[in-house]
Amino acid sequence: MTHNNSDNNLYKHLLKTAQPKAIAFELPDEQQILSYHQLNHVVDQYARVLLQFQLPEQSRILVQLEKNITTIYIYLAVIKLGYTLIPINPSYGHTEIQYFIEDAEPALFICTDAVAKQFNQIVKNYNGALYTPEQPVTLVVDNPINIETKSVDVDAIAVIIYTSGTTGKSKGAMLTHANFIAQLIDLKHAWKINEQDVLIHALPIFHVHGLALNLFLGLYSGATIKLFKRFDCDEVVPHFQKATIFMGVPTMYNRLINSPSFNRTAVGSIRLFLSGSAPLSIQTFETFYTCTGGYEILERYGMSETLITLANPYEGHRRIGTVGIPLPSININLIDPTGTPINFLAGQPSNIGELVCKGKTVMKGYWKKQDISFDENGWFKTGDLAMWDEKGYIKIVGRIKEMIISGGYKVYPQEVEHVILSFESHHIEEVAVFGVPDTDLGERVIAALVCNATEKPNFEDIKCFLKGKLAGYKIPKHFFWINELPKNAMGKVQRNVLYSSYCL
Ligand code: MCA
Ligand code: AMP
Repeated sequence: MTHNNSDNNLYKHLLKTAQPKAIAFELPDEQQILSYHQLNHVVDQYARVLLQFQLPEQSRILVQLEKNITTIYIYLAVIKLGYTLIPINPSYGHTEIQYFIEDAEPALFICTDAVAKQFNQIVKNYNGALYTPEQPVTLVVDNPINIETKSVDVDAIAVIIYTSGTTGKSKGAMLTHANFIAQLIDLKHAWKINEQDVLIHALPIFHVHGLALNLFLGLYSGATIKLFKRFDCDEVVPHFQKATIFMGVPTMYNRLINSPSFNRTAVGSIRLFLSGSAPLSIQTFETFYTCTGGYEILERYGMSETLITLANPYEGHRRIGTVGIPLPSININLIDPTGTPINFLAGQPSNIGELVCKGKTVMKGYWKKQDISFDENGWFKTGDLAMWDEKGYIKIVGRIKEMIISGGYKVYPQEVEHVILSFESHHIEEVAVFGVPDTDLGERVIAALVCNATEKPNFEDIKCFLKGKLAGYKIPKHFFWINELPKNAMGKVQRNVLYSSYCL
């Protein structure tokens, strides 16, 4: 059932709690503050710019911009106008941009000047418009324009997040206005976020973590967001003195505990440290607890396709090494390889199964792709392996999907292998990309290469070749030669064998 109404629009929800004069953003780099009232007006000015393109309703708008307040205005203007926002990583290279344009077929691509200048060399067959917000729109406070929030259907797509998905190439997870609204209601309540809160924002804004949680949840709660371009311990930690919530990936916590000045005093007024996007090791949790004099990081779990689904309790007992229990809008199940549910039995840890979920925050589906990740009963299959612990909390214990998690970013081996093989193809015969443990990043990307020629290419040349084509985090940190790749009877590369021999 659809219901067309501007109250369905996520933007309305984002701005409904705050007092107009309350501070929406603090921008430490620019030493500026911005009230909710000003935020709405600048968003309207960007909305007016977008309207000049006269795009059809519900157009997809691909945005590849650096993290800053202007990018946030643009994101919000897109949503306010009922278009679909597709935010992508500004460090994506040519190969990646070409893919997103082809797959998303946006009506408008908003990018930096640098990308726009090379656009015709990078992208073939694009019929949409191009916009570069070189000159930030100046704030007109005296004579503001008001742009109506667009009415949308309950299940209209607000955002498409490209994610490695559970199999194959990057896919666009279609997230509806209703998905986000359900998530915001759950999390505001779970973590008791309100107008008094000040959130540190040091995450990228093109992923669910930095977008739906750190940004949308902050605004929806009427709180203040201290916006940083990136995470740098020395820059961010002093702001803990006047902030209440920090959201980070485990790598950020590793860096905090390794920073000599990080201690109980440095925690300042933070009341809640949240972690997600990658497994938080027990060691990181315990070291953080010790060096802060008793702060327990609250670990939660989610996916681009489902938003956040499980979390340790805010007030109850946080169980170390687990990702907690389902949020109110979500049902979860564990299933064995035959599809049979693995039930929780009080007092004993369960067998391991694939985590599946269903509920209000689960995406509508993948853009243009068959919904291969849903089973016949509509459960979304996460590709993560999990078990119930003896108290009924979920422990993530591994992955079925071949995905590496490096500093919270996801790397799909096949994508990197494909680009490596396009390097002077007569030189590199085979390649296998895999992840190995890393104390800072959790996992780091490694490549094993086969080349039988006597003169082998130089690893630095391969790295340079990859640099313009792939985002930096996907580029292997280490390469090595191997005579042949280990394969199973089906001819499939055994990454686990490579992993074991590399880690010995
Ligand atoms: C940067 N580099 C990396 C990574 N990040 N290499 C491997 N893994 C990484 N994660 C490389 C750059 O390409 C560059 O290489 C060099 O490191 C320095 O770059 P810089 O930007 O200075 O890196 P950094 O500041 O040290 O970044 C580390 C970081 C960052 C802060 C941990 O990776 C980060 O913000 N990660 C968060 C990812 C995230 O938000 N994931 C959420 C998705 P070179 O010098 O060679 O060019 S998951 C999600 O949304 C779900 C729903 C969930 O559950 O949350
Ligand atoms: P993404 O594809 O970027 O949305 O990332 C989703 C994936 O991140 C999940 O399928 C998990 O593999 C991983 N993930 C997120 N949170 C956690 C967590 N707390 N512990 C372990 N893995 C996590």
